[in-house]
Amino acid sequence: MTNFKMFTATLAVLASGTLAASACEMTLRSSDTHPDGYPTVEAVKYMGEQLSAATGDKLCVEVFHSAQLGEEKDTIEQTQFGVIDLNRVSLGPFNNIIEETKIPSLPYIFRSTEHMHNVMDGPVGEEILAAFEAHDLIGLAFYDGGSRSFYNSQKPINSMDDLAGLKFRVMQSDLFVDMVDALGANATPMPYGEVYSSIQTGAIDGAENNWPSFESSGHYEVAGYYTLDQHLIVPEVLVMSKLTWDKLSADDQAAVKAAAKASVPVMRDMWAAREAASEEKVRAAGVEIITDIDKTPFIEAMVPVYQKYVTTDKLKDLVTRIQATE
Ligand code: GTR
Repeated sequence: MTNFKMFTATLAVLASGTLAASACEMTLRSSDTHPDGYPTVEAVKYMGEQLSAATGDKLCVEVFHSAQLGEEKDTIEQTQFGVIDLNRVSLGPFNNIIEETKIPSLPYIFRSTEHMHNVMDGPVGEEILAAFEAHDLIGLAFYDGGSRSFYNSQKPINSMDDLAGLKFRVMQSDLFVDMVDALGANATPMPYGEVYSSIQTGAIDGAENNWPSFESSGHYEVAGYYTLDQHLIVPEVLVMSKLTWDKLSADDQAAVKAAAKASVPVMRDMWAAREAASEEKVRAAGVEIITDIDKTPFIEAMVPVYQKYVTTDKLKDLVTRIQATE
């Protein structure tokens, strides 16, 4: 689609959706690739309720879930242009645009979800949120994205050697292409919405994601082997278009930030519950889950990836500070 056609399509969806929330002075339209009920979608709805309450119904949020406004890479662009007001996206699709976002997207940079929380809730997280502004976006809050692991339709992956020759979809980020290459497999960047049919038709052998996405996308129906190598713990982010932000009063801007921050602990609880429920569903469907995997060779294989992407003093400093965080 050309940008013009894409924007026109988005505007048509947005126009059809605004009636429901027309009591508000300003309805902020928010995009999410996930279906209704998914923790990220529910977190932004919660954020909207907080915001409406704080502003006496002046500001409302309407969430367009299920990629109604498009795939992540396109919706990011539309948020930069102010066609979409709010967007909940993985940090991955920002990697090629905002260099700071590459650091928390590095494979095995976080030792655990708790480590990720400690980093993203602190000064490093604030610095990364601040980096969005130079790209016409306002970073509001980070959400959980679990840990991502490989799944495929061909065979159980018990070691790095088993990855050789397999073709995996990755998010549209050069970093993830290099990550998969360094592991000895082949990478194809593609939008999330194309993954199911691409596995089904054999265009790719698999992809990588967390439990809730593996389950809610239905990918587990076409990829029967899931290996918990947990190569990525990529935070997700809620951003606002700077064009929309600039239209708000200082008080309303503060209310937006506060509502976004308030949604974080709520999201984390919903995430933990959904992870467990998704795992149960996937296991019940008979997917073979490989948990006993030595991650050391995977971690060692990432040295050239770090060398390629952690290039400036600023980025090196971010890595050092993340590694030094408890
Ligand atoms: C999910 C993430 C989405 C999207 C998707 C993907 O885990 O929540 O924002 O990035 O992965 O792989 O494209």
